[in-house]
Amino acid sequence: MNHEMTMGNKERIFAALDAFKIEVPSWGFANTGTRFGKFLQPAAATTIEQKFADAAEVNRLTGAAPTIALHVLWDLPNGLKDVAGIQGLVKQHGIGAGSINPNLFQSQEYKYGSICNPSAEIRGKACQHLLESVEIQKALGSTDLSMWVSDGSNYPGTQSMRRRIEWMEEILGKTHDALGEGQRMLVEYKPFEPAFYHTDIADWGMALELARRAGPKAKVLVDTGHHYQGTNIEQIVAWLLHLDALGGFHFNDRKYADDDLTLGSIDPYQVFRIFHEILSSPVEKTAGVAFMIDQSHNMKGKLEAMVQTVVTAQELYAKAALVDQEQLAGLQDGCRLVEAEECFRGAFWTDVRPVVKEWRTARGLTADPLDSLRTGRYLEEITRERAAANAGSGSSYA
Ligand code: PSV
Ligand code: MN
Repeated sequence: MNHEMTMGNKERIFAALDAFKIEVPSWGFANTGTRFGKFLQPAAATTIEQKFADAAEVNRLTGAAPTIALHVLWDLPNGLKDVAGIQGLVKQHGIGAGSINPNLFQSQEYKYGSICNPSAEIRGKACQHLLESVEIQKALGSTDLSMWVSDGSNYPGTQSMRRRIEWMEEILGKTHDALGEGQRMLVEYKPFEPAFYHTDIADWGMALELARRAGPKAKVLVDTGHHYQGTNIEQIVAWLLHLDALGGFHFNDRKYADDDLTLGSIDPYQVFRIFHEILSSPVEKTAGVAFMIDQSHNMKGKLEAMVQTVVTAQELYAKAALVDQEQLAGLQDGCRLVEAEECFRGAFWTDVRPVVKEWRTARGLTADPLDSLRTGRYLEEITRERAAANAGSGSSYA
């Protein structure tokens, strides 16, 4: 097992980093909080212009984040009418419009569900929103409609889980059929929150079956924060890849629930194991898999946290690229357990940071993105410019 920085290993890391791209979420730059309140940050973005500018800064520093995920209600509150404005920002900042996220959770009408609501009228309204989101997706040339269905119920017996499946299937099918050539629908699952008894798409099995029934353009989205403690997420990834059903990821880390902590801050080895599943699969299975960040930080500075996340993702991806696939396969087949584990783990323990730095310099990027953010002018300027708009008090829980 050779985890020395040989020329071959360096080349592997360079090739992996050249290919690695990860999408930032617009909501990661805005003031967000917990259900108990928000701690406002002077540099937080309050407009879509500011979110694009922040995303461009993250991409300038890391070279790996060329697109921004948009949440329809938050970023295009007037729907299709806001498309022209977004197109202008795409041009201005050189940042692409990434996944389009419909909002099925904020309207008062969605108290008992959106596309699973017992009211046909409300389901129809939710369906209209999804269809408009597809139109936005088309107008912006975005590949993915990222669907999180927040529906569920809080008390046993209060809703028919079975009928809600049928209602949901119908609308997912309609949405799928509206998609254009080359566009996809990603079905996200989550076992809890905001509902705490049942969630209509609770796990990857449900998401997979719903995606399959919707049609060939529908795939599953794995949000790393949306599992029970101890779930083997990389095994889910292996299965979805095997079935050609993995659409992409929402990356974040967690200790207890859907904590939205910085990727790799709690369990970097898990992220490495997920990346290993991707890197050890045939390229034709992984080519379309979208890497996205889904985090909003209330303690750390928004931009600092986002840069730290992208850098961490690059480092863990570089580590996973160090696994010698051929050697590992031989050791696995021979059931040489400790050697296999050392081959795998050795890559994880290798300090790739000097080579990642070399890659940054070779690609004309700053060698230390976090340091450049801190010492550069951008953060200072936006803090000054935005402080007044962020000076209000955060919304409270009650
Ligand atoms: C829900 O927890 C979720 O993961 C969905 O992807 C939403 O779109 C996103 O978070 C909003 O922060
Ligand atoms: Mn998510």
